[in-house]
Amino acid sequence: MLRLYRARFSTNVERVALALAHKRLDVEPVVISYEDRSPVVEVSGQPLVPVLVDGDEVIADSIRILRHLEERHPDPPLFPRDPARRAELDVFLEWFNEVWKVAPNAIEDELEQEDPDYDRVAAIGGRMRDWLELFEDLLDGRDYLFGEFSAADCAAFPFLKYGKLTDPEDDELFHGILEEHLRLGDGHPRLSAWIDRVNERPRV
Ligand SMILES: N[C@@H](CCC(=O)N[C@@H](CS)C(=O)NCC(=O)O)C(=O)O
Repeated sequence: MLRLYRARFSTNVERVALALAHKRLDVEPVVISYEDRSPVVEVSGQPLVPVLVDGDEVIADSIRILRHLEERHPDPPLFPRDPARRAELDVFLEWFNEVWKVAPNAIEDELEQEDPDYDRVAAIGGRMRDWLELFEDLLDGRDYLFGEFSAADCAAFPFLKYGKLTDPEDDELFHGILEEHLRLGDGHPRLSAWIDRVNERPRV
């Protein structure tokens, strides 16, 4: 049995929840609140969710968990088998985590300052809006970011969904930043349809 440490509204947990459901794997959930991370720290030595326990292996970090699931449960796949296609997906995952995600994180850091620099917030927000065109183009002629449903969709959806999906109970600042700077109008029909399409998929 797999055990998943999770928290409500966690974007990184949703990545794994989409992947597990795609692979038709069941998990025993351990739901934590951010006020008490002791169960997560105890099991993994670090405070962030998601953490997956698979037998005697403990894996923290959503993308590492996706790779672990692919290795242990290759079917149905989340990563292409062809090395060139797989490398393209690896490049996307690294870009999304190390470049794209840095922007909303930087806005959050700025807004938490005593005297936020709103020009900087607007400039970073502008980059986030420009990047929406990339997602729109990735979806030209296909239903998912890299063709078939893949780790790219699992990684990006929980963040990009804030362009059109909101939950009145979700009051996290980071999610509010995503809502504000990703809000989709009529200009991104493919991205908008992709959000609906992925949102219909199951999660564990
Ligand atoms: N690189 C990690 C990041 C994990 C992470 O930041 N998790 C968030 C939830 S989405 C968390 O535990 N946040 C607790 C906090 O920062 O208070 C991953 O991809 O899993």
